Amino acid sequence: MVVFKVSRVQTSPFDGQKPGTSGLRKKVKVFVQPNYLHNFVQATFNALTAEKVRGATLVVSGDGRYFSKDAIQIITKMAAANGVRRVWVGQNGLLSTPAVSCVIRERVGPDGSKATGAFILTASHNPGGPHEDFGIKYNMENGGPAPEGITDKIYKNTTTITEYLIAEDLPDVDISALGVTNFTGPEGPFDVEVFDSATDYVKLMKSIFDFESIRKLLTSPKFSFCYDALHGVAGAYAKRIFVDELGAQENSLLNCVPKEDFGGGHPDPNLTYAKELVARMGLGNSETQGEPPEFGAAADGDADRNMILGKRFFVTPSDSVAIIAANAVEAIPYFSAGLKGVARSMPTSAALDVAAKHLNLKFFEVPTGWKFFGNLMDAGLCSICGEESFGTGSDHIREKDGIWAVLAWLSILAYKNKDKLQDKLVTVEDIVRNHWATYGRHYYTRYDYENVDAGAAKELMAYLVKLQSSLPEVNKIVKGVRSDVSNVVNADEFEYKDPVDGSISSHQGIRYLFEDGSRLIFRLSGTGSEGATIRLYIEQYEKDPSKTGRLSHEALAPLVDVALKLSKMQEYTGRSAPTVIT
Ligand code: VG1
Ligand code: CO
Repeated sequence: MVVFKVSRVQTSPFDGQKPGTSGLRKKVKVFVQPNYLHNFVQATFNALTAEKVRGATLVVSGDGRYFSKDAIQIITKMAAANGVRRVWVGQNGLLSTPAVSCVIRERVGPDGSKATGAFILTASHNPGGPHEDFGIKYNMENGGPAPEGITDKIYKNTTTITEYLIAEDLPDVDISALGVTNFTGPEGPFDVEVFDSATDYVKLMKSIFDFESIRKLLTSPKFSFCYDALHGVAGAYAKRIFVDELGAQENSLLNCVPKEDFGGGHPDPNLTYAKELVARMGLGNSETQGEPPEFGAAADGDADRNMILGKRFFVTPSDSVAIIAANAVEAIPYFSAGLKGVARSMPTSAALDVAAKHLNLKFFEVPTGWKFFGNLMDAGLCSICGEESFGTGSDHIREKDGIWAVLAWLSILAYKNKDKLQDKLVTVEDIVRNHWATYGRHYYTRYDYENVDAGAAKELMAYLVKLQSSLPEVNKIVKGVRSDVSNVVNADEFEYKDPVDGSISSHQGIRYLFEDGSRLIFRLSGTGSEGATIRLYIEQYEKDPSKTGRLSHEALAPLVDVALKLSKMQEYTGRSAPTVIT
């Protein structure tokens, strides 16, 4: 058996190791600098209480992007040196973000051990490869992202760090082969276990959904299906779940081989980046070959996001979470006893609010980022939640879950078509249009201005905050642009008080709220790795069922006009158009 030594290595702080909306994300060339990753990992160990580190079981894996394999070896050696008892690694270092959350909560090791946390190696929807992004975040014992209290401590530690611990002579572990490797250090045994990336997750999904009814749908000649993993880690689950378990055709999987650089693409499931799927579904400008499938979905790099499409039809993520919530009790066995409550992030449309009111459910509005949902779920206050950014999930884990969302939609489709599969299919589009007819429609769009000069972005935000002090001034501008838009009745910066632990998160986005329920929201992204990204969220509520069928961009045109002029977007950023519209 190999006996390793612990070295203390002198180091000094790097600027800018502040975790953002979801961990630390930087260009690979930043992460590969000597000591850069080491500092962040040690700062994290130092921010955790001793019992979460010494003798603990830690999960270390991610979406398989470039630099992950090296990072896994480094973190393993540092874990050994910091007194961790064992490290669990998904085969080839692959675990989707939801699967990590599942493994922390559900997996029991051969000796009865359970994990108390995880390093997730991903920059999620950001591109990968030697010239692109890498990322790392820490998840806690409940399976959710570290709360701000911990990420603040981690950041503080990175600014004062002087040394880190590492077992330099620990040999690299072969993470392609399943099995346990045993080592001995100064304080006793240390093990690395490589396990199958999908087993625990598949088991959890089977306990939530009625796989038999989904299988009936997927194998019916009336139905057709397509799933695009964009070469992210979802590919490691898609074949097992959709093909092996549920009987989908193998050719219904697109880009399902995980790649270190996501095949050179942008692993972000939206209408801009999921080009192949969008074309196959008969959307966009591209020519479609043959009849599009009835259902299509895509995932991001770490498989926590989802995009849901029907034949020639796009489901906005804000509608998706509302529709799942409205149908969950009937269509998904896990929820059959009822929902505890629902929640959305602030910029997500109020479609969920309306459904919650009709269904008499507790409702919460939290800041952007999944870490805020975890407390509500741990306290038994929330069953289903979602974000406008293609994130949907439930209290089965503490991360958003891309494949879960697809299974939720397939369950709803299976339920609506129960006993009727011989007749005309109830489609994705039918389900959405029926939802609008019942609850009204929230027209919604998001404009992203990526890689804007950081100084200019800050100035624009400061200007918008200053403008809020005078609503008459705001309304003068609004009316000057479009007299047919209603009045701004409230404007503020969103602040959240966590109802469970009372912690306060300020400056979570600038809001302009209109008399008719419309909203304009401005935020700076916290997941980029260079410059700044401005996000502009535009929403308008239409209750009249005869007006819910308009084209979204036409319905929203007046508000878009107002938003751009109100914020002086072009003046501040020099951009005449956004980088991405979703
Ligand atoms: C974005 C989204 C946010 C999401 C976050 C992480 O954050 O807006 O809703 O939770 O990404 O998603 P920001 O700060 O850039 O707006 V993932 O799939 O990239 O981990
Ligand atoms: Co993601």
